[in-house]
Amino acid sequence: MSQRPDRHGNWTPSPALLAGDRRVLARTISQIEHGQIAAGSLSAALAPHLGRAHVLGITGAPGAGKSTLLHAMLGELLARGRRIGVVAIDPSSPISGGAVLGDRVRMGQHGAHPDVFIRSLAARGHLGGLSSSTEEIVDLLDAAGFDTIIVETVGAGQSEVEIMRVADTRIVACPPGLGDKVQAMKAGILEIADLLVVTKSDLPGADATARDLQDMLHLRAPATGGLWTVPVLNSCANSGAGVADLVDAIDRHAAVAGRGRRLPARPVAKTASVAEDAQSLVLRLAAADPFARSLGITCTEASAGCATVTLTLAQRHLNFNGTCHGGVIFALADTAFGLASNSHGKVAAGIDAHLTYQKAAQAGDCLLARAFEVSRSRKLAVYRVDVSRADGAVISSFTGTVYITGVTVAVPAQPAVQETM
Ligand SMILES: Nc1nc2c(ncn2[C@@H]2O[C@H](COP(=O)(O)OP(=O)(O)O)[C@@H](O)[C@H]2O)c(=O)[nH]1
Ligand SMILES: [Mg+2]
Repeated sequence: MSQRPDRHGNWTPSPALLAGDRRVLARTISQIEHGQIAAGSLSAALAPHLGRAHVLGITGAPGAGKSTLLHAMLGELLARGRRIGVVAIDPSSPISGGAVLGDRVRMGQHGAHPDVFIRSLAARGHLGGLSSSTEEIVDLLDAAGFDTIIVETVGAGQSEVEIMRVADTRIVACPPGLGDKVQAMKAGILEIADLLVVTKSDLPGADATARDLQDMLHLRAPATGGLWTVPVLNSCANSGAGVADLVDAIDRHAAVAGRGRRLPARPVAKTASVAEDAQSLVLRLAAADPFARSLGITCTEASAGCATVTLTLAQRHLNFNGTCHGGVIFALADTAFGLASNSHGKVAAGIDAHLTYQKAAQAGDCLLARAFEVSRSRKLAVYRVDVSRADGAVISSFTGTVYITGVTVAVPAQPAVQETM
Protein backbone atom coordinates (compact mmCIF):
# COMPACT_ATOMS: atom_id res chain seq x y z
CA MET A 1 0.00 0.00 0.00
CA SER A 2 1.73 3.16 -1.18
CA GLN A 3 -0.25 5.63 0.89
CA ARG A 4 2.63 6.33 3.29
CA PRO A 5 5.05 9.03 2.23
CA ASP A 6 8.28 7.55 0.87
CA ARG A 7 11.60 8.37 2.51
CA HIS A 8 11.89 11.55 0.45
CA GLY A 9 8.60 12.70 1.94
CA ASN A 10 6.71 12.25 -1.35
CA TRP A 11 3.20 10.93 -1.08
CA THR A 12 1.40 9.07 -3.84
CA PRO A 13 -2.21 7.87 -3.83
CA SER A 14 -2.64 4.11 -3.89
CA PRO A 15 -5.01 2.47 -6.39
CA ALA A 16 -7.19 1.40 -3.44
CA LEU A 17 -7.54 5.03 -2.39
CA LEU A 18 -8.47 6.17 -5.90
CA ALA A 19 -11.03 3.36 -5.98
CA GLY A 20 -12.65 4.74 -2.81
CA ASP A 21 -11.53 2.05 -0.34
CA ARG A 22 -12.98 3.21 2.98
CA ARG A 23 -10.25 1.85 5.24
CA VAL A 24 -7.50 3.43 3.19
CA LEU A 25 -9.46 6.69 3.09
CA ALA A 26 -9.95 6.71 6.86
CA ARG A 27 -6.28 6.00 7.47
CA THR A 28 -5.12 8.70 5.05
CA ILE A 29 -7.44 11.25 6.68
CA SER A 30 -5.89 10.43 10.06
CA GLN A 31 -2.44 10.99 8.57
CA ILE A 32 -3.58 14.39 7.30
CA GLU A 33 -5.03 15.28 10.71
CA HIS A 34 -1.81 14.31 12.42
CA GLY A 35 0.32 16.25 9.99
CA GLN A 36 2.07 13.12 8.72
CA ILE A 37 1.82 14.11 5.09
CA ALA A 38 3.89 17.14 4.11
CA ALA A 39 1.78 20.18 3.29
CA GLY A 40 1.26 20.48 -0.45
CA SER A 41 2.54 17.03 -1.34
CA LEU A 42 -0.90 15.46 -1.10
CA SER A 43 -2.65 18.03 -3.28
CA ALA A 44 0.15 17.92 -5.83
CA ALA A 45 -0.03 14.11 -6.04
CA LEU A 46 -3.82 14.19 -6.35
CA ALA A 47 -3.96 17.03 -8.89
CA PRO A 48 -4.63 14.81 -11.93
CA HIS A 49 -7.59 13.22 -10.12
CA LEU A 50 -9.33 16.41 -8.97
CA GLY A 51 -12.22 18.56 -10.14
CA ARG A 52 -14.94 16.00 -10.75
CA ALA A 53 -16.82 16.17 -7.44
CA HIS A 54 -19.39 18.81 -6.58
CA VAL A 55 -18.46 20.27 -3.19
CA LEU A 56 -21.22 21.61 -0.95
CA GLY A 57 -20.61 23.65 2.17
CA ILE A 58 -23.28 23.89 4.86
CA THR A 59 -22.83 26.42 7.60
CA GLY A 60 -24.99 28.07 10.24
CA ALA A 61 -25.12 28.64 13.97
CA PRO A 62 -24.78 25.69 16.39
CA GLY A 63 -28.15 23.95 16.65
CA ALA A 64 -29.40 25.47 13.38
CA GLY A 65 -30.27 22.00 12.15
CA LYS A 66 -27.35 21.49 9.75
CA SER A 67 -26.57 17.87 10.64
CA THR A 68 -30.22 16.87 10.56
CA LEU A 69 -30.69 18.56 7.19
CA LEU A 70 -27.52 16.93 5.90
CA HIS A 71 -28.90 13.55 6.87
CA ALA A 72 -32.13 14.24 4.99
CA MET A 73 -30.09 15.38 1.97
CA LEU A 74 -28.09 12.16 2.09
CA GLY A 75 -31.32 10.21 1.64
CA GLU A 76 -32.31 12.36 -1.34
CA LEU A 77 -28.85 12.24 -2.96
CA LEU A 78 -28.64 8.45 -2.51
CA ALA A 79 -32.04 8.14 -4.18
CA ARG A 80 -30.52 10.04 -7.12
CA GLY A 81 -27.69 7.53 -7.34
CA ARG A 82 -24.89 9.70 -5.95
CA ARG A 83 -21.89 8.64 -3.87
CA ILE A 84 -21.42 11.12 -1.07
CA GLY A 85 -18.50 12.01 1.19
CA VAL A 86 -19.17 14.12 4.30
CA VAL A 87 -16.71 16.13 6.37
CA ALA A 88 -18.32 17.47 9.55
CA ILE A 89 -16.39 20.06 11.53
CA ASP A 90 -17.47 20.91 15.02
CA PRO A 91 -15.11 23.19 16.90
CA SER A 92 -17.18 23.01 20.05
CA SER A 93 -16.81 19.28 20.43
CA PRO A 94 -14.74 18.33 23.46
CA ILE A 95 -13.98 14.98 21.88
CA SER A 96 -10.48 15.32 20.49
CA GLY A 97 -9.43 14.04 17.12
CA GLY A 98 -12.38 11.77 16.52
CA ALA A 99 -16.07 11.58 15.94
CA VAL A 100 -18.54 14.19 17.03
CA LEU A 101 -21.02 11.87 18.59
CA GLY A 102 -24.15 13.91 17.91
CA ASP A 103 -23.37 14.23 14.22
CA ARG A 104 -22.67 10.51 13.94
CA VAL A 105 -26.00 9.75 15.53
CA ARG A 106 -27.93 12.21 13.37
CA MET A 107 -26.36 10.90 10.16
CA GLY A 108 -26.49 7.35 11.44
CA GLN A 109 -29.04 5.73 9.19
CA HIS A 110 -27.40 6.79 5.94
CA GLY A 111 -23.92 6.87 7.46
CA ALA A 112 -23.82 3.08 7.21
CA HIS A 113 -24.75 3.08 3.50
CA PRO A 114 -21.91 1.78 1.27
CA ASP A 115 -22.17 4.91 -0.92
CA VAL A 116 -21.73 7.29 2.01
CA PHE A 117 -18.49 8.10 3.79
CA ILE A 118 -18.66 10.36 6.85
CA ARG A 119 -15.76 11.81 8.72
CA SER A 120 -16.04 14.18 11.66
CA LEU A 121 -13.17 16.44 12.57
CA ALA A 122 -12.95 17.99 15.99
CA ALA A 123 -11.12 21.26 16.04
CA ARG A 124 -9.89 20.97 19.59
CA GLY A 125 -11.09 24.41 20.54
CA HIS A 126 -9.64 26.39 17.66
CA LEU A 127 -9.96 26.44 13.91
CA GLY A 128 -6.45 27.51 12.99
CA GLY A 129 -5.12 25.37 10.15
CA LEU A 130 -8.36 23.49 9.85
CA SER A 131 -9.26 25.07 6.56
CA SER A 132 -6.14 23.65 4.91
CA SER A 133 -6.65 20.11 6.22
CA THR A 134 -10.34 20.32 5.26
CA GLU A 135 -9.28 21.20 1.75
CA GLU A 136 -6.91 18.22 1.66
CA ILE A 137 -9.63 15.87 2.86
CA VAL A 138 -12.02 17.26 0.24
CA ASP A 139 -9.31 16.65 -2.39
CA LEU A 140 -8.92 13.11 -1.11
CA LEU A 141 -12.66 12.39 -1.37
CA ASP A 142 -12.76 13.97 -4.84
CA ALA A 143 -9.90 11.74 -6.01
CA ALA A 144 -11.61 8.74 -4.41
CA GLY A 145 -14.54 9.23 -6.78
CA PHE A 146 -17.30 10.70 -4.61
CA ASP A 147 -19.85 12.61 -6.71
CA THR A 148 -20.90 15.00 -3.96
CA ILE A 149 -18.79 16.11 -1.02
CA ILE A 150 -20.50 17.94 1.82
CA VAL A 151 -18.61 19.99 4.38
CA GLU A 152 -20.58 20.95 7.49
CA THR A 153 -19.13 23.70 9.64
CA VAL A 154 -20.39 25.98 12.37
CA GLY A 155 -20.83 29.49 11.07
CA ALA A 156 -19.39 31.98 13.50
CA GLY A 157 -16.61 33.99 11.94
CA GLN A 158 -13.75 34.29 9.56
CA SER A 159 -12.48 30.72 9.99
CA GLU A 160 -15.74 29.31 8.73
CA VAL A 161 -15.73 31.68 5.80
CA GLU A 162 -12.25 30.30 5.07
CA ILE A 163 -13.47 26.73 5.30
CA MET A 164 -16.43 27.50 3.07
CA ARG A 165 -14.07 28.68 0.35
CA VAL A 166 -13.47 25.06 -0.62
CA ALA A 167 -17.14 24.67 -1.58
CA ASP A 168 -18.61 25.10 -5.04
CA THR A 169 -22.08 25.65 -3.57
CA ARG A 170 -22.47 27.27 -0.15
CA ILE A 171 -25.58 26.77 1.88
CA VAL A 172 -26.38 28.80 4.97
CA ALA A 173 -28.89 27.23 7.37
CA CYS A 174 -31.03 29.62 9.42
CA PRO A 175 -33.60 28.31 11.89
CA PRO A 176 -36.71 30.43 12.57
CA GLY A 177 -36.77 32.96 15.36
CA LEU A 178 -33.24 34.30 15.18
CA GLY A 179 -34.56 37.86 15.11
CA ASP A 180 -31.71 40.30 15.47
CA LYS A 181 -29.19 37.53 15.05
CA VAL A 182 -30.17 37.32 11.40
CA GLN A 183 -29.04 40.93 11.08
CA ALA A 184 -25.72 40.08 12.69
CA MET A 185 -25.10 37.31 10.17
CA LYS A 186 -25.24 39.80 7.35
CA ALA A 187 -21.63 40.87 7.72
CA GLY A 188 -20.17 37.39 7.52
CA ILE A 189 -21.38 34.16 6.06
CA LEU A 190 -24.51 35.55 4.47
CA GLU A 191 -22.25 37.34 2.00
CA ILE A 192 -20.92 34.06 0.67
CA ALA A 193 -24.19 32.10 0.56
CA ASP A 194 -25.33 30.61 -2.73
CA LEU A 195 -28.48 29.22 -1.14
CA LEU A 196 -30.26 30.17 2.07
CA VAL A 197 -32.31 27.53 3.83
CA VAL A 198 -34.77 28.26 6.60
CA THR A 199 -34.48 25.03 8.58
CA LYS A 200 -37.13 23.64 10.94
CA SER A 201 -39.91 25.09 8.83
CA ASP A 202 -42.37 23.21 11.05
CA LEU A 203 -41.62 25.71 13.83
CA PRO A 204 -43.42 29.08 14.18
CA GLY A 205 -41.71 32.08 12.59
CA ALA A 206 -40.26 30.24 9.58
CA ASP A 207 -42.06 32.49 7.08
CA ALA A 208 -40.94 35.67 8.86
CA THR A 209 -37.33 34.44 8.86
CA ALA A 210 -37.57 33.67 5.14
CA ARG A 211 -38.84 37.23 4.54
CA ASP A 212 -36.02 38.74 6.64
CA LEU A 213 -33.44 36.80 4.70
CA GLN A 214 -34.99 37.81 1.39
CA ASP A 215 -34.87 41.46 2.46
CA MET A 216 -31.24 41.20 3.42
CA LEU A 217 -30.29 39.62 0.12
CA HIS A 218 -31.10 42.90 -1.60
CA LEU A 219 -28.21 44.45 0.30
CA ARG A 220 -25.49 42.12 -0.87
CA ALA A 221 -23.51 41.88 -4.10
CA PRO A 222 -24.92 39.59 -6.80
CA ALA A 223 -23.69 35.98 -6.64
CA THR A 224 -21.64 34.39 -9.40
CA GLY A 225 -21.31 37.60 -11.37
CA GLY A 226 -25.08 38.08 -11.54
CA LEU A 227 -25.76 34.72 -13.20
CA TRP A 228 -27.33 33.27 -10.07
CA THR A 229 -30.12 34.57 -7.87
CA VAL A 230 -29.69 33.35 -4.31
CA PRO A 231 -32.89 31.51 -3.38
CA VAL A 232 -34.39 31.34 0.09
CA LEU A 233 -35.77 27.84 0.61
CA ASN A 234 -37.63 26.18 3.46
CA SER A 235 -36.91 22.75 4.80
CA CYS A 236 -38.19 20.53 7.53
CA ALA A 237 -35.69 17.76 8.08
CA ASN A 238 -38.12 15.83 10.28
CA SER A 239 -40.81 15.45 7.62
CA GLY A 240 -38.44 15.76 4.66
CA ALA A 241 -40.47 18.69 3.26
CA GLY A 242 -38.40 20.94 0.98
CA VAL A 243 -35.40 18.60 0.84
CA ALA A 244 -35.93 17.51 -2.78
CA ASP A 245 -36.37 21.18 -3.80
CA LEU A 246 -33.14 22.00 -2.02
CA VAL A 247 -31.24 19.27 -3.89
CA ASP A 248 -32.78 20.50 -7.17
CA ALA A 249 -31.56 24.04 -6.39
CA ILE A 250 -28.10 22.69 -5.53
CA ASP A 251 -27.93 20.90 -8.88
CA ARG A 252 -29.03 24.07 -10.68
CA HIS A 253 -26.32 26.03 -8.92
CA ALA A 254 -23.72 23.41 -9.87
CA ALA A 255 -24.75 23.85 -13.49
CA VAL A 256 -24.31 27.64 -13.28
CA ALA A 257 -21.23 27.92 -11.06
CA GLY A 258 -19.36 24.75 -12.01
CA ARG A 259 -17.15 22.55 -9.90
CA GLY A 260 -13.66 22.68 -8.51
CA ARG A 261 -13.79 26.32 -7.33
CA ARG A 262 -11.12 25.49 -4.70
CA LEU A 263 -8.64 24.25 -7.29
CA PRO A 264 -5.99 26.62 -8.60
CA ALA A 265 -6.82 28.13 -11.96
CA ARG A 266 -4.41 26.86 -14.60
CA PRO A 267 -3.16 30.11 -16.13
CA VAL A 268 -1.26 28.50 -19.03
CA ALA A 269 -4.29 26.61 -20.20
CA LYS A 270 -6.57 29.62 -19.74
CA THR A 271 -6.50 31.20 -23.20
CA ALA A 272 -6.56 27.79 -24.86
CA SER A 273 -9.53 26.71 -22.80
CA VAL A 274 -11.43 29.93 -23.48
CA ALA A 275 -10.95 29.39 -27.21
CA GLU A 276 -11.89 25.78 -26.88
CA ASP A 277 -15.00 26.71 -24.89
CA ALA A 278 -16.16 29.09 -27.64
CA GLN A 279 -15.51 26.42 -30.23
CA SER A 280 -17.37 23.67 -28.40
CA LEU A 281 -20.23 26.05 -27.59
CA VAL A 282 -20.61 27.07 -31.25
CA LEU A 283 -20.42 23.48 -32.49
CA ARG A 284 -23.08 22.44 -30.00
CA LEU A 285 -25.28 25.41 -30.93
CA ALA A 286 -24.96 24.55 -34.61
CA ALA A 287 -25.91 20.95 -33.91
CA ALA A 288 -28.96 22.15 -31.96
CA ASP A 289 -30.28 24.45 -34.74
CA PRO A 290 -33.11 22.57 -36.47
CA PHE A 291 -33.56 25.10 -39.29
CA ALA A 292 -29.91 25.19 -40.32
CA ARG A 293 -29.73 21.42 -40.09
CA SER A 294 -32.85 20.99 -42.21
CA LEU A 295 -31.16 22.99 -44.99
CA GLY A 296 -27.98 20.90 -44.72
CA ILE A 297 -25.82 23.66 -43.21
CA THR A 298 -22.90 22.45 -41.09
CA CYS A 299 -20.44 24.37 -38.96
CA THR A 300 -16.81 23.58 -39.77
CA GLU A 301 -14.82 26.09 -37.73
CA ALA A 302 -15.38 28.33 -34.72
CA SER A 303 -13.55 30.46 -32.23
CA ALA A 304 -14.54 33.40 -30.02
CA GLY A 305 -16.31 35.87 -32.34
CA CYS A 306 -15.89 33.76 -35.51
CA ALA A 307 -17.74 30.93 -37.20
CA THR A 308 -17.63 29.23 -40.59
CA VAL A 309 -20.53 27.21 -41.98
CA THR A 310 -20.85 25.35 -45.28
CA LEU A 311 -23.58 24.06 -47.56
CA THR A 312 -23.47 22.08 -50.78
CA LEU A 313 -26.29 23.25 -53.00
CA ALA A 314 -28.90 20.69 -54.07
CA GLN A 315 -32.02 20.95 -56.24
CA ARG A 316 -34.13 21.83 -53.21
CA HIS A 317 -32.03 24.98 -52.63
CA LEU A 318 -32.81 26.46 -56.07
CA ASN A 319 -35.35 29.07 -57.15
CA PHE A 320 -37.60 29.00 -60.26
CA ASN A 321 -34.69 30.26 -62.39
CA GLY A 322 -32.57 27.26 -61.44
CA THR A 323 -30.05 29.24 -59.38
CA CYS A 324 -29.56 29.31 -55.63
CA HIS A 325 -32.52 30.81 -53.76
CA GLY A 326 -31.69 34.12 -52.10
CA GLY A 327 -33.29 32.87 -48.91
CA VAL A 328 -30.76 30.04 -48.76
CA ILE A 329 -27.85 32.50 -49.10
CA PHE A 330 -29.38 34.60 -46.37
CA ALA A 331 -29.90 31.53 -44.16
CA LEU A 332 -26.28 30.50 -44.65
CA ALA A 333 -24.89 33.95 -43.82
CA ASP A 334 -27.33 34.42 -40.96
CA THR A 335 -26.38 31.06 -39.44
CA ALA A 336 -22.70 32.04 -39.38
CA PHE A 337 -23.70 35.46 -37.96
CA GLY A 338 -25.80 33.87 -35.22
CA LEU A 339 -23.10 31.40 -34.21
CA ALA A 340 -20.28 33.96 -34.18
CA SER A 341 -22.31 36.49 -32.20
CA ASN A 342 -23.38 33.91 -29.59
CA SER A 343 -19.90 32.38 -29.29
CA HIS A 344 -19.03 34.55 -26.28
CA GLY A 345 -21.66 32.75 -24.23
CA LYS A 346 -24.16 35.62 -23.92
CA VAL A 347 -27.38 35.52 -25.93
CA ALA A 348 -26.95 37.93 -28.87
CA ALA A 349 -30.21 39.11 -30.40
CA GLY A 350 -30.01 40.15 -34.05
CA ILE A 351 -31.37 43.66 -34.58
CA ASP A 352 -30.25 44.45 -38.13
CA ALA A 353 -28.87 42.63 -41.16
CA HIS A 354 -27.91 43.75 -44.65
CA LEU A 355 -26.97 41.51 -47.55
CA THR A 356 -25.67 42.06 -51.09
CA TYR A 357 -25.84 39.44 -53.84
CA GLN A 358 -22.77 39.43 -56.06
CA LYS A 359 -22.94 36.26 -58.07
CA ALA A 360 -25.50 33.49 -58.62
CA ALA A 361 -24.63 30.01 -57.33
CA GLN A 362 -25.63 26.71 -58.96
CA ALA A 363 -26.62 23.24 -57.84
CA GLY A 364 -23.51 21.30 -56.81
CA ASP A 365 -21.64 24.42 -55.64
CA CYS A 366 -20.11 24.17 -52.18
CA LEU A 367 -20.65 27.48 -50.39
CA LEU A 368 -18.84 28.78 -47.32
CA ALA A 369 -19.99 31.57 -45.03
CA ARG A 370 -17.31 33.03 -42.74
CA ALA A 371 -18.47 35.36 -39.99
CA PHE A 372 -16.12 37.54 -38.00
CA GLU A 373 -16.48 40.30 -35.45
CA VAL A 374 -15.99 43.85 -36.75
CA SER A 375 -16.62 45.60 -33.45
CA ARG A 376 -17.96 44.77 -30.03
CA SER A 377 -18.97 47.03 -27.17
CA ARG A 378 -20.74 46.09 -23.95
CA LYS A 379 -24.19 46.03 -25.54
CA LEU A 380 -23.73 45.95 -29.32
CA ALA A 381 -21.57 44.01 -31.74
CA VAL A 382 -21.22 44.16 -35.52
CA TYR A 383 -20.35 41.15 -37.67
CA ARG A 384 -19.39 40.74 -41.29
CA VAL A 385 -20.03 37.54 -43.17
CA ASP A 386 -18.38 36.66 -46.50
CA VAL A 387 -20.19 34.03 -48.52
CA SER A 388 -17.99 32.44 -51.14
CA ARG A 389 -17.81 29.41 -53.38
CA ALA A 390 -15.16 26.77 -52.61
CA ASP A 391 -13.06 28.15 -55.53
CA GLY A 392 -13.02 31.58 -53.87
CA ALA A 393 -15.65 33.35 -56.01
CA VAL A 394 -17.56 35.88 -53.89
CA ILE A 395 -21.28 35.12 -53.82
CA SER A 396 -22.54 37.55 -51.23
CA SER A 397 -21.52 39.79 -48.37
CA PHE A 398 -23.51 40.37 -45.22
CA THR A 399 -23.27 42.69 -42.24
CA GLY A 400 -25.32 42.34 -39.08
CA THR A 401 -25.67 43.95 -35.68
CA VAL A 402 -26.62 42.24 -32.43
CA TYR A 403 -27.79 43.45 -29.08
CA ILE A 404 -25.88 41.57 -26.36
CA THR A 405 -28.22 40.49 -23.57
CA GLY A 406 -27.16 39.51 -20.07
CA VAL A 407 -28.60 36.03 -20.55
CA THR A 408 -26.25 33.06 -20.72
CA VAL A 409 -26.51 30.97 -23.86
CA ALA A 410 -28.05 27.59 -23.03
CA VAL A 411 -27.59 24.78 -25.52
CA PRO A 412 -30.73 22.65 -25.73
CA ALA A 413 -29.91 19.19 -24.33
CA GLN A 414 -31.73 17.45 -27.18
CA PRO A 415 -31.69 19.00 -30.63
CA ALA A 416 -35.24 19.67 -31.74
CA VAL A 417 -36.79 17.14 -34.09
CA GLN A 418 -35.56 17.72 -37.62
CA GLU A 419 -38.15 19.20 -39.91
CA THR A 420 -38.41 18.21 -43.54
CA MET A 421 -38.35 20.95 -46.11
N1 LIG B 1 -38.61 20.90 14.87
C1 LIG B 1 -37.51 20.60 14.19
N2 LIG B 1 -36.38 20.38 14.84
C2 LIG B 1 -35.26 20.10 14.14
C3 LIG B 1 -35.29 20.05 12.72
N3 LIG B 1 -34.04 19.78 12.28
C4 LIG B 1 -33.27 19.65 13.40
N4 LIG B 1 -33.99 19.85 14.52
C5 LIG B 1 -33.49 19.78 15.91
O1 LIG B 1 -32.58 20.84 16.13
C6 LIG B 1 -31.52 20.42 16.99
C7 LIG B 1 -30.17 20.72 16.38
O2 LIG B 1 -30.02 19.95 15.19
P1 LIG B 1 -28.61 19.65 14.54
O3 LIG B 1 -28.91 19.03 13.24
O4 LIG B 1 -27.71 18.91 15.46
O5 LIG B 1 -28.04 21.11 14.36
P2 LIG B 1 -26.56 21.56 13.96
O6 LIG B 1 -25.84 21.91 15.22
O7 LIG B 1 -26.78 22.77 13.12
O8 LIG B 1 -25.91 20.44 13.21
C8 LIG B 1 -31.76 18.92 17.25
O9 LIG B 1 -32.36 18.79 18.49
C9 LIG B 1 -32.69 18.54 16.15
O10 LIG B 1 -33.53 17.47 16.51
C10 LIG B 1 -36.55 20.28 12.04
O11 LIG B 1 -36.68 20.26 10.81
N5 LIG B 1 -37.61 20.57 12.83
MG1 LIG C 1 -24.02 19.50 13.43
